[in-house]
Amino acid sequence: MSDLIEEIKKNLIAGRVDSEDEGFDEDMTGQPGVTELVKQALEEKIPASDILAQALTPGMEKVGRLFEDGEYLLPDMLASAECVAEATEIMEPHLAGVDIQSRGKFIVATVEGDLHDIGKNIVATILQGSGFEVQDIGTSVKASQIVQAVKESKPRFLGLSALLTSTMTHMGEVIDLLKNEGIRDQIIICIGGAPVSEEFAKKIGADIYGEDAFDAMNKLEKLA
Ligand code: B12
Repeated sequence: MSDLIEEIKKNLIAGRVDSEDEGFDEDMTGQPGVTELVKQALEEKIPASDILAQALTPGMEKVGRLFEDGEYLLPDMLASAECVAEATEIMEPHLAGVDIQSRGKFIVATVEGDLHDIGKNIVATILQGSGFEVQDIGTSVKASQIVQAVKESKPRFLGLSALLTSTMTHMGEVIDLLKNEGIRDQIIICIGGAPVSEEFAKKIGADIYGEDAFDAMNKLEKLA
């Protein structure tokens, strides 16, 4: 793995958005942070998909484990989350599909009560990059609002994200509501997020479970 990829991951874990940030353990002020390193990596022609898969995703997973072990507190996680958000924004044009022809419209939302959006944003970016026409309708979106968006935009695909065991139940609610409206069969529903699984997808009647953005992309591309 390239040194730059390692550096991006290290700085993401340290929550350093740019060179003005100190970092947690040692004062790293003045050294390049995630945004500068990502720009440098892109200039050096490191593919944006590698930055995403080898630095941002595993970096954020590590932050998750540190939080679970009690080593990180909420502000630490937020600092790392901001790094991912800024990096994704810089990388977006580089992830844009070369093939302009759309693979179909994909609406994505994080379900009601859930504010986690890092995973959803990564999925949105990756799918957009592989030619889907992505409409991101945000976080904590009520089932009724999601159904409304489906009625208005008539997408081919609907992606739902949940990171909390207390909010994943809303995914089933969305599917039930779509059935009640008689439009369930018109769309392919793909779910994801740390607490959900293949088994849960089957249970609530979703079509696809995406373990991560690339898994979802591979499965969706077969249908597009
Ligand atoms: C970052 C984070 C936060 C940040 C979120 C910032 C943001 N803008 O998203 C902040 C600090 C705000 C936060 C808040 C909270 N959090 Co939090 N958070 C996390 C953490 C550490 C990482 C999540 C993350 O971004 N992972 C990195 C991304 C890349 O991974 P991902 O989200 O899993 O997404 C990938 C896949 O799951 C999949 N995927 C995701 N969505 C979708 C959708 C589709 C369609 C597809 C196909 C795939 C897919 O693809 C993604 C990319 O590969 C997790 C721990 C963990 N291990 O997951 C806890 C965690 C999810 N949080 C937790 C908790 C408890 C909370 C709070 C309740 C804490 C509190 N006391 O306030 C609040 C809830 C706020 C709310 N109402 O939503 C718990 C949930 C426990 C549970 N079982 O329900 C966890 C598991 C931590 C823990 N062990 O306690 N959190």
